[in-house]
This record gives sequence, C-alpha cells and structure tokens, in this order.
Amino acid sequence: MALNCGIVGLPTVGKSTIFTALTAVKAETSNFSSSNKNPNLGIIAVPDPRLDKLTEMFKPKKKVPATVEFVDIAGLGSASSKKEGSNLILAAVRDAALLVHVVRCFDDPDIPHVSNRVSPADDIELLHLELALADLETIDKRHEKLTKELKDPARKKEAERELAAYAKIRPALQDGKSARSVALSDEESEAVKRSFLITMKRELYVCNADEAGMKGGSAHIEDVKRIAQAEGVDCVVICGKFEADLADLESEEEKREFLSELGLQESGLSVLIHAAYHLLGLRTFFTAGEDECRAWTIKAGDKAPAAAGVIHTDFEKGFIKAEVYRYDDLVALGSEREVKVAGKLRQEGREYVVQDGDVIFFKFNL
Ligand SMILES: Nc1nc2c(ncn2[C@@H]2O[C@H](COP(=O)(O)OP(=O)(O)OP(=O)(O)O)[C@@H](O)[C@H]2O)c(=O)[nH]1
Ligand SMILES: [Mg+2]
Repeated sequence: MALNCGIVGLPTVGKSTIFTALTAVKAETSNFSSSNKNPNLGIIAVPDPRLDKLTEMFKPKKKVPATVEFVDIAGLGSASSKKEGSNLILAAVRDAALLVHVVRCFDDPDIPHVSNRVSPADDIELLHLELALADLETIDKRHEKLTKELKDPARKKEAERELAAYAKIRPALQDGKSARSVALSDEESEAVKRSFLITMKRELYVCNADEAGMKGGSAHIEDVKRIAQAEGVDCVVICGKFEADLADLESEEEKREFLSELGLQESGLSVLIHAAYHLLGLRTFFTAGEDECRAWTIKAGDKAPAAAGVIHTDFEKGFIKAEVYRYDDLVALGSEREVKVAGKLRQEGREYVVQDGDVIFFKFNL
C-alpha cells in the first residue's frame, strides 16, 4: 500500500486550497463545506535541490523526482459529517499513513467557521474528539469479537493481550486524547495494530495562516505551536491562499519575487512536503547518469537489495553489489571521476543500510 498523507481538519479551514496548491491543479474549493465526501488523491513531486544539482552536473535526458501522495479529505467535526458521509470520510482517514492536520489560523469574516469563532485550541480539541469517538466505536466492535475469542484456547492469549491494551486506551480516548499517547508494552502495541486505530497514526500540524501571520506571526499560530510542542509533534506554518497564488505563477523568477515579498526563501508547501516525507519514514537515494537523474524513495533502514528492488524487482533478485558514493562528496569533489580518485566510491553488499543522499549504481545478474 502506498504511504499517503491524509489532509484532515474541520470544514472550511483551507484543506482543499492547500491540496490544490500542492498539486497545482484545481481541486474543489468553496466557501461552504464541501459536499464531495470522496477524497482527492494527488501525487506530489518532492522538491529536492540535490536532484537539481545532479541534473546540472550530468545533463541527463530525463530528470525524475521522488513523489509522495497527499489525499484531500472532506472536513470532519461538523453536523454534516455526522450524516452518511462521515463513514466515507473516516475510511479515507483510516487509509492515511500520516495525518496532516490543517488548523485555521486566518481571520476572515467571509469564510464561515463551524463554531463561529477562530480558536485553534478549541478546533484541535474538536477534531481530536471526533477521531477519538471513531476509535472508541472501533474498539467496541473489536471488544465484542475478542470476548468470543477468549473461549477459543488457540486464540485466548492473543485476545487477552489485545483487550488489555484497549483497557488502557479507552480512558484516554474518552478524554479526547489519542491512543498514541498511551504507554503500551511491545506486545500490546503489536496486538492493537489489528484494529487500525486512527489516533495511533502520527500527526503533523499545519497552521493555515494569513499573510500578516506569515510575516509577523500571530497568537493563533503560537497556540498551535504550543500544542504541537506539548504533544511532541511537528508544526508547519503556511498560507494556503498565498501558496495557491504562488502555484499559479509560471516562472521561477516570479515565484522567487513573490516569496521574498513575504520575507520567505522557500515555499511553505516545500517545507510541508519535506516534513511529511520524513515523518512517513521515507528517505531518498539517487541514480545519476547521462540518460537519467532520478530520486528514489526507500524506507529508513532499508538495505541495498531492497533499494535495488525499488528500481526493478529483477535488480533485487539478481543483486550482486552496490557501488555507492555520497552526494556531498560528489559536489565537493566536482565529478564522479574525482570521487573515484579520492577513494570515496564504496562497494557495498547485501547488509548495507542505504543512507539518505547516497548515489548508487547497482550491479546485478539476471
Ligand atoms: N482568507 C483566507 N481564506 C482562505 C485561506 N485558505 C482558504 N481560504 C478560503 O476558505 C474557503 C474554504 O477553503 P477550502 O480549501 O475549500 O476549505 P476545506 O478545508 O477544503 O473545506 P471542506 O472540504 O469543505 O471541509 C475558501 O473560500 C478559501 O478560499 C487563507 O489562508 N486565507
Ligand atoms: Mg475541501
């Protein structure tokens, strides 16, 4: 299954606006909460200056960036989401590997707010409550099934373990807290994986700020940062509206000018994409040559044969070795030849754990 980032949040906080800017393709946005409960999927290129530099050096025919998937999910926590649509929304949330939680940090009397008041702390609490309720329902169903399994000697031990975990998780959920915040033994953690609880997923806050907030910060942004820090999660500040306008600009020159007006060097979306990519546990290695320079995605900790398998399953099956050097060494030394001369090209075998920023050439036989 692809590892995707689910964009979640209350209605009309700017989720689709941010998603649209990410894809630079129009998704449905409106002043009113979207009636479209079907999530939109976008495959987003991961901006990477290292790939740009490799392309400059190798002048390949083709340049292929790494990608990461974002899903634009309809708003939760409104009266409308209680209707039949909520199951569809929750199913999309359940499918996501990471929750990108958009919090409204802009004041705009023209855009309605579910509670008629912009308050990040209350909004976060409301969304968390909604997710906790969904998990409580999941646990209740699971509880019924496990109680039956207790009578089966072959299943008893496992069922007891899972039930013990839920006994710890339930009070937290009833309190609107996440299942993730509960201390579980390794065995219990393993057991609860079977129920795919939403609040076990990692979360990343996105403050959707106005331009004033982007420039000078705001009390709303500070509120989200404080909560993020207390929960030990990351927080990214972006201005959805600004990013949507930025994405519409054609030339890089115009984009840079537009960014510098807000005193920024990098688009907030780029920061968001990198934070999400990293939180998903994804890492990048490169292949570089005259035909193609390409960034490939692996999971942190993947060994060389698995990385070869990302390129082609045959590469993994027939893996012999990997010739590896560091991107930084290439840039410092100026060419692949100099990398070799300096003895920085390594021969690595099956047990080699591929590092972010490795440039690799695989040797294999078929
Ligand atoms: N002023 C201001 N308005 C924004 C910003 N971001 C989004 N909006 C507006 O807020 C309204 C709702 O934005 P959407 O992106 O559709 O919100 P959403 O979270 O996808 O809403 P649902 O899918 O209905 O839950 C639109 O009119 C946007 O133009 C922002 O940063 N500032
Ligand atoms: Mg939307």
